[in-house]
Amino acid sequence: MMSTASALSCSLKHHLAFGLRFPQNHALCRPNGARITTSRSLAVTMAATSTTPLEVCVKASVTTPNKLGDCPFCQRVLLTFEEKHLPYDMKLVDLANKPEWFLQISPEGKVPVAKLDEKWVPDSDVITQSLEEKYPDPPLVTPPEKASVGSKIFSTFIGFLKSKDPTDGTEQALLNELSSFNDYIKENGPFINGEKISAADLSLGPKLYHLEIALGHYKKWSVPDTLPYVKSYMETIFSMDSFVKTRASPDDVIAGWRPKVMG
Ligand SMILES: N[C@@H](CCC(=O)N[C@@H](CS)C(=O)NCC(=O)O)C(=O)O
Repeated sequence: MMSTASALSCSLKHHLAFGLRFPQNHALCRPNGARITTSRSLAVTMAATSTTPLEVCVKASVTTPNKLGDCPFCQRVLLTFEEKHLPYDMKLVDLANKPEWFLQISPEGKVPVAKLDEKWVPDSDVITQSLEEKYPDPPLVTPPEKASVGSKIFSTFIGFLKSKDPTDGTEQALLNELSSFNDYIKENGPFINGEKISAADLSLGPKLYHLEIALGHYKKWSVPDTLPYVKSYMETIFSMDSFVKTRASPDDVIAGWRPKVMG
C-alpha cells in the first residue's frame, strides 16, 4: 500500500524542512549560491497546509490485500493530490462489505470521500474543485470551454463494453468520440489545455486506462493505429510518476468490470 510518507514528494519534504527552519525573514542560499527570497508567512502557510496528510477514502483492491483498488474517480483525486504535492492518507474501503464507520462518513456508500476542513466531502468533481480553491498552487484549472473535451469517451466505452450485439453501433459511437478527441489533441495538445496537464486530463486519464484494460481483456479490442494522438496521449499520461503511483492493477480493473460485462 502506498504510504503517506511516499505521497510527500522529496522536493516538498526538502522545502518544508527548510520552511520550518526559516528565520523571521527570508533569503535562503542554494548550494550553488543562488539566493531564494521568501517570507516567514509563506513558510508557515506551506507547513500548515502541507504537513497534515489529507484523509481520503478510496476503493480497496479485490485481488490483493491492503492495496488500492480500481476506482477511476478515486485515482483522479489521488492524481490531484500528487500533482499538487499534497500528502495524503488513504483509507482503503472494501466496497463489497462496507464498514459502519465508512457509511457514517459516506451515507451513499460511494468513494472517493475526502476530509476537507474537518468535513467529509463526497464526489471527485466536488473534491477536486475544492482542492483547487484551497491549494491553488500549482494550478490545475482547465478553462471552462475545454473542460468537456473527451467527456463522452467514458460513457461510450461502457456502452461498447456491455454490448452483446456487434452491430448495435456502440463500437462506432466510441470510435466517433475517440476520433474527435484525436483531432482535438492533434490541434491543441499534447494535453487538453495545451502544454500543461490540467484537471480534465487527470479525470480522463484513469478512464482511458480502464478502457484500454477492459476492452483489451473482454473484447480483444484496442485503440486503432488510425488514432495516433489518442495513443500517444494515453502513453504520456500512463507513464507519469503520479499515474504509476496511483493506478490500479490490471487484475483489479478486469475484476471491477466483470459484473457489467456479465450482467
Ligand atoms: N460521481 C462520483 C462517482 C463515484 C463512484 O461511482 N464510485 C464508485 C466506485 S468507482 C462507488 O463508490 N460505488 C459504490 C459501490 O460500488 O458500492 C464521483 O465522481 O466521485
